Amino acid sequence: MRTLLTNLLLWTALLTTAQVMRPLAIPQALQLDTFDLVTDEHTHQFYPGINTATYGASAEYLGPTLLLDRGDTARIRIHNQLAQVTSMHWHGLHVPGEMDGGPQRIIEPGASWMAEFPVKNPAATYWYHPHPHELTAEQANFGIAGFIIVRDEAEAQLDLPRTYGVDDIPVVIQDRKFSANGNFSFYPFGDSVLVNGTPNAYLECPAQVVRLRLLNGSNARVYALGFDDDRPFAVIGGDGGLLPSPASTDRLWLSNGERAEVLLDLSGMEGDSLLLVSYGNELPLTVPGSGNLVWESSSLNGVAFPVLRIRVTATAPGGVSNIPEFLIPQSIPEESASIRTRTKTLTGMGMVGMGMFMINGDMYDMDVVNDTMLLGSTETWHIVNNSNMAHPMHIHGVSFYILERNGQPPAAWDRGPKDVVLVDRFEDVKLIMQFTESSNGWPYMYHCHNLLHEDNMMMLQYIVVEPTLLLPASPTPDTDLMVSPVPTSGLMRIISGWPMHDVYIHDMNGKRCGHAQLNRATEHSLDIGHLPPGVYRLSIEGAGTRWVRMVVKE
Ligand SMILES: [Cu+2]
Repeated sequence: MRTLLTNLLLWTALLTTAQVMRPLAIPQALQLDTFDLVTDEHTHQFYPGINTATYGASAEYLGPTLLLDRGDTARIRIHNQLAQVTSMHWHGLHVPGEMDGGPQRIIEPGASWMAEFPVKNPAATYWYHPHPHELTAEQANFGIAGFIIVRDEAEAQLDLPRTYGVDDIPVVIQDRKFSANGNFSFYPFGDSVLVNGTPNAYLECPAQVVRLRLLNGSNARVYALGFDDDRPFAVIGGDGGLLPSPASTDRLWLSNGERAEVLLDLSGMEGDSLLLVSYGNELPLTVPGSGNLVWESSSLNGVAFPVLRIRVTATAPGGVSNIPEFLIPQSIPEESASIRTRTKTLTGMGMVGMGMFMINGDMYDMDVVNDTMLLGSTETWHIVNNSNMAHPMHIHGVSFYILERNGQPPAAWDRGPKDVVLVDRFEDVKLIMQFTESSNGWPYMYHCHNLLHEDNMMMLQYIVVEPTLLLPASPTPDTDLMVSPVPTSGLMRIISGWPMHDVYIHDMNGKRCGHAQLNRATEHSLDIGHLPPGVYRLSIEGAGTRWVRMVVKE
C-alpha cells in the first residue's frame, strides 16, 4: 500500500513537473589525443526529485561529444564498469573490422578496450553506441550513446555555423517510457520526448543562421520533423557528409540511427520563438510512430507532438547571416563501376517491439558470414521490403548513396552519403557503395536499426577481403598449388604439383589454429569447419619451400 502511495505521489509529481520547460542540455564536447569513456550505472533526475536508474558513458545519461579531425588518429578507450558485457560501435565511421565494435568485440565487466583508427570520413555528424549481442536496445535505452563530430578542411572553408552549443547544436531525440517508480520502462515507444536527455526542452538561439545536428536515438520511433509554422529549413547534410547544395523542405523524416544537419535562418526573429514538432499524424500506418492501432500503443503515436522549443535571442558576434548556396561537391560512384548486384529482401510479420523479421530468409548467427566483399569494389544493393512494416536499414563499414526509391530518384536531402535508410513496406531502395575498409577477420554488421528488431536477430554480417584472395582457383604455373573453394564453409581441397609435408593454419593475429601432416601427398582435404568465420593463412610446406595462401571461412 505504501509503495502504491509512493508510486502515485511520484507519478503525480511526474505529471505536474512534466509541463515545465527546461533548458536543453548540451553534452560536453571533448577534443583529446585519447578519449576515455567509462560505461557505468548511474542515477539521473530527468524530472526534479525523481530518480531514474540510467547508464551513461562518462556521464549520468548519454556521453560527451567527441570532436575528431579527418586525417588524425582517433584513440578511444572504453572502460566497462557495467555489470554486463558491452561493446562500442562508431556508427557511420569507416574503420577496419577489428575496430568497428560489433557484437564480436565484447568488453567484459571491469575490462577496457582501446579503439584506434584513422579518421577517414568527411565532416559530418556520427555517433557512438553499444552493440553487444542482444543487449544493444537495453543499453542504448538506459542511455549509452554520444555524438561524434568529424571536421575537415573542405567543411572549414564554408561559411557555416560551427560554434558548438551556441549556433551549432547537437540534438538527439529519444522517446522514453517512465514507469510509476521513476525508472525507465523498456518498451518500443515512450510517452516522454527527451532531447539530449532533457524533457520539455527549450533552446536559446541567436537571431542568425543556426545549425542543428539532428539524430534519432530512439529505440523504434520514426520522426516526421517540421516547424509549427511550416517554415522551410535547409538540410545541408545527412549521415555521412554534406550535400552539394542545401535542400529546402518543410518536413524531414528521421529514422532510427539517421542524422541530418539542418540550417535555420533566425535573422530578425529576436524575442520570437518557434517549435520543432514531430508530425506523427503524417506517418503512414506502416511506419513505427504512426497511429497504427494494431501495434504497441503510445500517447505520441499518430499525433503531432512538440520536440524542441527554440527561443530566439540577440545576435551573437561572428554569426552566420546567410545560408550558403553551395556546399561539398559529390562523388557518387558510377553505376558502371559496380561489379555485383545483391538483393536483400526483408520479410516477416510482427509488432514494432517483437516479431520475426528476416533478411533474405536468414536471422543473425555470429558463426555465419553472410556475404564476402572485395576490398575496393563497388556494389549495387536492392533492399526490398516484403514485411509488414518499414525498417531503418543500417550498413556498417561503408557509406552508401541512394540511387533510387521504387525506381524514382531520392529526395534532394537524401542524396548525400548515408549509412541508414528507411525502407517502407513494398519499397525497393537501390543503393550504391564502395567497400574501402578491410574486415581483417572481424565481420561488419548490416541490420535493422529498430533496436528491438536488431536484438531479435534482424541482422546479418559480411567480411571485406583482398581481391587476390578470391582469384579463380586454378593451379598457377609458378606454384602448381590449388586451394579451393575460397571462401569456404569448411572443407577445402589442396592440390599441388609436388609432395607436401605439412600445412599450418594461422588466424590474422598470427595464432596457430591448426596443423596437418600430409606425408608427401599431392592432394589433401582440409576441414576448417570448426574455426570461427574470418580470414586465415595457410602455410603449405614441401619440396624444400613454403607456399602461403589466404583463405576465407564464411
Ligand atoms: Cu526492423
